[in-house]
Amino acid sequence: MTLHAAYDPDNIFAKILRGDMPSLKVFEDDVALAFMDVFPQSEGHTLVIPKGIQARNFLDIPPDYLGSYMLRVQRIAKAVEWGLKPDGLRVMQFNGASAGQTVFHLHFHVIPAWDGKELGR
Ligand code: DGP
Repeated sequence: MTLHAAYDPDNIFAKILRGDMPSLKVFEDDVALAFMDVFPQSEGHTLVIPKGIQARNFLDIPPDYLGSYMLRVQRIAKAVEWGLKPDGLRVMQFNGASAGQTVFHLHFHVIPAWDGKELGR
């Protein structure tokens, strides 16, 4: 499957954005929505998705949107760090099924890590 396939407006995260599927939201503004991952790799595993653009992956982000979206990703990472005081933090995302992507609406994972605790994935 090519990285440049068409965006499917019925993917799970699009449904969450439309309010057609429930989610545990922790942040929302006009640029991004952050919510808890339903299969958390650790306590506090949060997903940050863009609003208002149809992006399957990182390559699809319009340059003029990139900065504002990345600011939200960092804001969530800081909030998770402040709230949960982890020893480490993974901020990551996957592009394409071959790279491990399973939901094809762009998202960043923010995954806290603690010394001596294994991550789930
Ligand atoms: P990725 O492999 O990067 O595409 O990760 C997709 C993540 O989305 C995975 O960690 C599980 C999560 N996920 C899948 N379906 C749902 C859902 O319906 N709700 C929520 N909150 N998370 C979901």
